[in-house]
Amino acid sequence: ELIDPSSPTQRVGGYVGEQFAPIQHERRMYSLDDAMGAEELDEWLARVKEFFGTIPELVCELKIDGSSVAFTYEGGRLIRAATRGDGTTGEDITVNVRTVKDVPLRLRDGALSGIRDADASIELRGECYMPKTSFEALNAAAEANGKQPFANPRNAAAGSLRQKDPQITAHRDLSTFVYAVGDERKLVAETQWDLLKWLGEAGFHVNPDIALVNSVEEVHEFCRKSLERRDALPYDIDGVVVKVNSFAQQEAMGYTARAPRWAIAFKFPPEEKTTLLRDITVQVGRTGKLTPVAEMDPVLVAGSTVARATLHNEDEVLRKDVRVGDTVIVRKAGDVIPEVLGPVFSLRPDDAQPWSMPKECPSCGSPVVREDGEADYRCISIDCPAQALERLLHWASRGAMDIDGMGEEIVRRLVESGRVSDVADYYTLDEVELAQLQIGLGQTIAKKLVAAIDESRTRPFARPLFGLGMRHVGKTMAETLARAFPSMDALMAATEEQLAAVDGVGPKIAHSTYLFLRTPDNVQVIERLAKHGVRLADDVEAQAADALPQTLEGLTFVLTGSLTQSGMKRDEAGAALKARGAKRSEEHT
Ligand code: 0OW
Repeated sequence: ELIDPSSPTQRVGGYVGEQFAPIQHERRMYSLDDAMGAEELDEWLARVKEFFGTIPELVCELKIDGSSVAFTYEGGRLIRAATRGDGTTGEDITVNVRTVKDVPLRLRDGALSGIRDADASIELRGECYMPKTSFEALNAAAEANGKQPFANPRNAAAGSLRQKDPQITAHRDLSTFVYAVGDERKLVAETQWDLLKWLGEAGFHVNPDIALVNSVEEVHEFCRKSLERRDALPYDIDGVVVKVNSFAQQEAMGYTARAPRWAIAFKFPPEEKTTLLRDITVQVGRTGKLTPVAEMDPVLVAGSTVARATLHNEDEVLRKDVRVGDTVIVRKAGDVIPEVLGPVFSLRPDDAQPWSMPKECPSCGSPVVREDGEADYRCISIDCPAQALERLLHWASRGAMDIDGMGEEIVRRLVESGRVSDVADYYTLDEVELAQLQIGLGQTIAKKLVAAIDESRTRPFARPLFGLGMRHVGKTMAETLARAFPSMDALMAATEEQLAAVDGVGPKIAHSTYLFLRTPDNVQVIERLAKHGVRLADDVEAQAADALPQTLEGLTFVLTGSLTQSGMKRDEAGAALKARGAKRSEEHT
């Protein structure tokens, strides 16, 4: 009974009540309208000047790039802290906020004297932030432990405040700057400037970089100086907040649905830096897409180090005309994604050559294809190591060969063991060898897996056709092709014209299919599939024999709901309809 919840000993742990329970803010927590640059700042200043007939007293504050917090004190003690959330409902982070050292657990004696009876409640607003040095240290530790680092100090602060364990929050070195008081603010001051003074005297951490001005020039001067000092500050700022100083004048201007009319956030332009473009490498994605990547000398941009940036595709590289050896301008769009804006032409080396996409896949050496109308180049080799995992998963998936139990974890281990690199390898596995692969597959699982692989050898031809993952050949297109060419031999013998002549198959799909079936790597995999007993053909005779009268020819069906009365699953019903000549279209949800 002697424990005083406001005692410094009670900062960590304490009553872990409803962590993150929703909290309704008594007064909504507004956000700020942004001025992206000096012109928009001048537009706002002009609106204020027009409203009052002159430029009133304004307060300039740094815009701390942290996470907004509402603090509620009752009887001078911190009883609640909440995130801003959507402005109306936030999350209860009281227990975590109590661990933030510069948040007073109790107001200084006398702070409320003369303005509120002692047990009155007062709500404050502020920004909780993580100093840059703490952010760098936290990310270094995260990377050392193979954990995902935070993108920037703002995310790190928000993430630290939402930790389940307050002990973790306590070690994140968070800090705050308080800048506003709720409804009761008129009781403590008439202006923002005096309010900030009162907050400091009451024991809160108030940012020292503030200015009381009454001219446009002074506002611009404050913004310029703040931008200049940005890198030297121990915390991230993303701009300057300019507020009408007098509370009476603030009320006169009022609010929009989203933000006060009497305040504006002047956002700094994204920070740009220059560095050397050492190389342009090409990454092969899981679906074979080739992406050019800028490899640069590491450079500190907007609080974190940038050494690589995507260049999206060949057109982008040519449009920006960046060349290996260039000094390039880098920035972080939205403060997170590194972006190469372009070269500094005056620094271009004489021997810098225009870049173009390599003609072979850097991962497997197969030819790369850029289809007309497409921005991307793709490697179409079926056994390209970079695409191996994706192709192996697709082949085993439910809509394709439906190999029970062949999920991502097992496929990944098979690839890492080096034993499986393309879909034909599945059909060379036996359970003894699988169990010996030391990839954590016991005898039982190995046995079941081989049985599932065996069971998949005789799927209808449309399934392996879909499973091969040809561009533009999805489940339906595979069925269309399989109906027209009921075996792999027939399909491979077809000319591009014959393919294009099939109802529903256009020249583009005919071309990509024709090309795919003539790529040596693909032919080799298809031959090995056949050699290991995968039936790449439909038994047309058997089909003809049990072909049903095509009574539903020309009709299209959409199946919805669970079809319980029919005793069939949706896929079975779909097959039964198709077997009678019906078309099935995807559900229009
Ligand atoms: N991030 C800041 C900051 C500030 C409030 C008052 C009414 C609406 C905005 O440093 N110095 N002053 C205010 O004033 N807001 C700030 O941050 C806001 C909170 C929510 C969105 C912005 O981050």
